[in-house]
Amino acid sequence: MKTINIPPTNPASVERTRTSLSKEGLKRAYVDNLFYLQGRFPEVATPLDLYMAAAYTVRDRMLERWICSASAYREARARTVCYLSAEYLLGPHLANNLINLGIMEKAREAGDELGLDFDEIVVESEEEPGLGNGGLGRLAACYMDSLATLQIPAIGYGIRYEFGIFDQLIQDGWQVEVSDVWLRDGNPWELPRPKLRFGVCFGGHTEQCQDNGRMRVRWHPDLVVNGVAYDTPILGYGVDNANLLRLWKAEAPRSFDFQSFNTGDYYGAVQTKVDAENITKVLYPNDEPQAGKELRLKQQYFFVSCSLQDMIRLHLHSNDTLDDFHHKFAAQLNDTHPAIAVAELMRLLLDEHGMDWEPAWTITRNTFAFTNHTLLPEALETWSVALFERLLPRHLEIIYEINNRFLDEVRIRYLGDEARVARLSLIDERGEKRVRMAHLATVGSFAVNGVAELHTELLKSTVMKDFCELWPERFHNITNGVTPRRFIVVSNPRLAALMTEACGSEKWIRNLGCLRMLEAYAGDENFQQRWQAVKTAAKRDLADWLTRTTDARIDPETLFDVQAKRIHEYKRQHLNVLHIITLYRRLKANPNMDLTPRTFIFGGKAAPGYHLAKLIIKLINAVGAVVNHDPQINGTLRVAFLPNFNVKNGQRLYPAADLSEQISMAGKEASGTGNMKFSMNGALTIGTLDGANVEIREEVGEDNFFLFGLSADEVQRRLASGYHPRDCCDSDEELRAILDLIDSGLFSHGDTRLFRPLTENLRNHDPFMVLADFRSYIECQEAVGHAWRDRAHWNRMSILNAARMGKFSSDRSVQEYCDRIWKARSVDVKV
Ligand code: NBG
Repeated sequence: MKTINIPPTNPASVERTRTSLSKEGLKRAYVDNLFYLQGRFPEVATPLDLYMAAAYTVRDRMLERWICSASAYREARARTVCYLSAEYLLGPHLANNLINLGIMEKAREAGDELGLDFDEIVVESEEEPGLGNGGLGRLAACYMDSLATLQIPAIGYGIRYEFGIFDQLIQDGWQVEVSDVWLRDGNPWELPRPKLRFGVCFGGHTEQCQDNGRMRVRWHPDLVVNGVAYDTPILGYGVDNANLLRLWKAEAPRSFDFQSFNTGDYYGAVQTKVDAENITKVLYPNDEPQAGKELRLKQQYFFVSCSLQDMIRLHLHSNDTLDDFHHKFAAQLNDTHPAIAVAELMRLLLDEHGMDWEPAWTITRNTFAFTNHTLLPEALETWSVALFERLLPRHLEIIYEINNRFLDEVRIRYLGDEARVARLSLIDERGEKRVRMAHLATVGSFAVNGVAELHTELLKSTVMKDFCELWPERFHNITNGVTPRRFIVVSNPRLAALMTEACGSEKWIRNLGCLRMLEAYAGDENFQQRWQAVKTAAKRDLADWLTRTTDARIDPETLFDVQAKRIHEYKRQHLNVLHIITLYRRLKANPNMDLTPRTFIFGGKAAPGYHLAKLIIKLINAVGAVVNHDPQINGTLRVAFLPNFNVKNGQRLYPAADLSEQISMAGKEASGTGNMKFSMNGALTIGTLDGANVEIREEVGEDNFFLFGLSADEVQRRLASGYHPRDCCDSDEELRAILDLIDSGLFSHGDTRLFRPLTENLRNHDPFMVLADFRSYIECQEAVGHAWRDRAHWNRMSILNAARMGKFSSDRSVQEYCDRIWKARSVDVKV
C-alpha cells in the first residue's frame, strides 16, 4: 500500500498553494489535490489518482501565466497568430510543462520526499492526446511550443476528437487497430468553456433578398450544430507567456428536439443529437482514399467556422467594425484541411456582418496564409461540387464568385490561354466537377509556403507552377523545425545535461545555434566517451522497456538502426527490409563473415485501409521472426517492431538511435521532421536527397551523412526514359535472389502467396523505385557498418550532427513565419 509523507501545515505556504514554485509549496499542493480533487487518501490512491494530482498541481501554476498573458496581449494590441489545424499531436503534457515551468528538478525532489515513484507518474501514466496522424500534427504542436517560447500572441484552433489516432497492436505480426480512449479517465489539461459556443450550419438552401436596397443572401440550413470550446494552455519555455489551444467539440443545440419528441418520434430526436455529436467523434487516418468522406468535410467546416466566429467575437470586443480584422489576426492554414476558411470568412463578412464584396475580399486575402505539406497527388484535397452543394450551398456560391473574379483576372493577363484558365480554376471540370481546395487556399491567401527548400522548389515547378508564374512574390520556403524542449530536454535528460555542461549554460535550449560550442569537443576522447555513455544508457533504457512491454530482446552494444514514421510505400520501409534480408543471406552463406552487429528497430502505423502498408508491417515482423530465432545468426542481426509509435514512444526511441533511416524516394517526402529529432539526439542519418535531408546534410557536412540513391531530378529523368524495375532484378543477382526468397515462403511458413502483392508490385511497377535504389543503399549501408567499427570517429560524427542542428529548431521556423509572413511581434508577459 502507498504511503505519502504529508508535510506539516504551514500557513504561509498554504496561502500560495496554487501558485508557489517552491518544493514545499509543490508538496502541499500535491497532497491537497489528491484529497480535494481526486477524493483520495494516499493509502488508497491508484496510479491514475497520483498522476491526476500531479497534473492539477502543474495546471494551477499555468493558469496564472495564462490569465496574465491574455491581459498583456490585450493591452499590447499586438497581432495574434491563429494557427488553423485539423491535427495537433501534442504528446504527454506533464513532463513538458514541468520543463517549461522550470520546476522539473524541484518536482522530482518533492516527489521523492513524498515517497512517490516520480518517473512512473511523470513518464508512464499519462494517456497522450493523439489528435493527429504524424508529422503534420506534430509540427503544429512544435509550433505552438515555439510561439509561446518566442512570446508571440497566438491561438491554436482545432478539433477535440473524442477518438484520436487508433492504438496499434501487433498480433501474429499483423497490425491490429484498437480505438484510442484518451478521454476515458478525464483530461486534466483542458478547461471546458460551456458558455463559449457557436452555431454551425449545414445543408438547406439559399435565398436572395433585398435589405435596404442591397442584394443579400440568406442561408436556410437544415441542420445546426453547436461548437463548444475546450481550452488547453500552452506554456513557453523559460518565459511567463502561456498561449491558448482552443479545440472544438460538436454538440446538438438541444439535447432533445421536443417537437419530434411530442410527435412520437423519440428515436428520430435522439438521432439528430447523435448525428451532430458524430462530427468530432473520430480523427480520420490519412493515406486513405478520401472518396465519399462527407463527415470529413463536415469536420473541416465545423472547426473552421467556430474558429472564425471566435476570432470575430474577439475582434469586436475591442473594435466597432471588422475593417481592421486582418491587422489584428494572421491565420495560417495548415495544409488544405482548413481551406474552406476562405469561403467562410467571406460568408461571415458578407452575410452576417453586411459587408460588400470588395472590402470583404481585401480582409480575407490579407488574413490567410497557406502551408502546403505534400506533393503526393492523392493527398491534394478536392471535394465534389455535388457534395458541396448539398452540405454547404452558400459556400459553393461564394467559391464560384471568387473563381469568376479570379479567372477574369487570369484571362486578361494571359489572353486566349484557356488551357491555363482551366488549370488554374478553383473547379476541376475534367470528369465529375470538383472543388480544388489547394487552389481555394492559394487564391485566398497572401502567402503560400512549402516546408523544405527542395519541397518548395518542386511545389513551384510542378503542382503550383501556374500560380507561381502568376504571383511569384507570394511563394516562400519555410523549412520545418522541431522543439528541442520536448525532443532533447524532456526525452533525453542525460544528453541535455551533457550539452549544458559543454556549452557552459542552458542557453542552447532557447537558442539551439549555441550547440555549435560542442564542435570544440568533437575530437576530445574523454568527451566522446561520455557522449557514447549517454547514448548507451538511452539504448539500455529502450532495451529494458522493450523487455518489460514486448517480447523483443535487444542488445545495447549493437548498432541501433531505426526507422520510425508512418508506414508508406514512398517512405520505403521495404527497402530497409531488403537490406536486412541481404545481410541475413550473406551471413547464412558465410557464417564467419565479420559483420557489424545491428538491431533494426521499426515503429509506425499504417492507415487501416492501406493494405500494402499493412503487408509491409507483416513482412518486417515475419523477417524478424526468422532472423531473431536463427541460431546461426546468434544475435548478430535482430529485428524489433515497436508497437504503437506515438509521441511518447518516440521520446524513448530518438535518444537511443545510432542510425536514422530517412530513405524515401527523392521528391516525395515534403520535409520529414523525425530526421531532425534523430539527428539532434546524435544519430547519424542514412538518407536520400529528399525533403529536409538535403538541408540537414548541408548543415552537418557531407562527411557526417550517409547519402545514397537517385536525386529528385534523376528520378524524373529515369521515369521519363521509361523505368522497368525488372531490369534491376535482371542485372542484380542478389536482388533477384532476395525477392525470390520472400516468395519461397521462408518468412511465411511456406505460404508462397502471402507477400506476392509486395514482390510483384516491386518487380512490375515499383512506383517508388525501391529496386532502382537498392544497390546504392546496400553499398551505403556497408559504409555505415565500417564506420561503426571506428567508434571514436563515429562519436565525432555523432557530436557534430547534434552540434549543427541549430537550424532545425522550430524556434527558427516560427521566427521566420513571424518575420516574413505573419508580421507578428513578441509581447513580454510577467506574472
Ligand atoms: C507531411 C509530410 C512530411 C512533413 C510534414 C510536416 C502531410 C500531408 N504532410 O514530410 O509528409 O514533414 O507534413 O510538414 O501530412
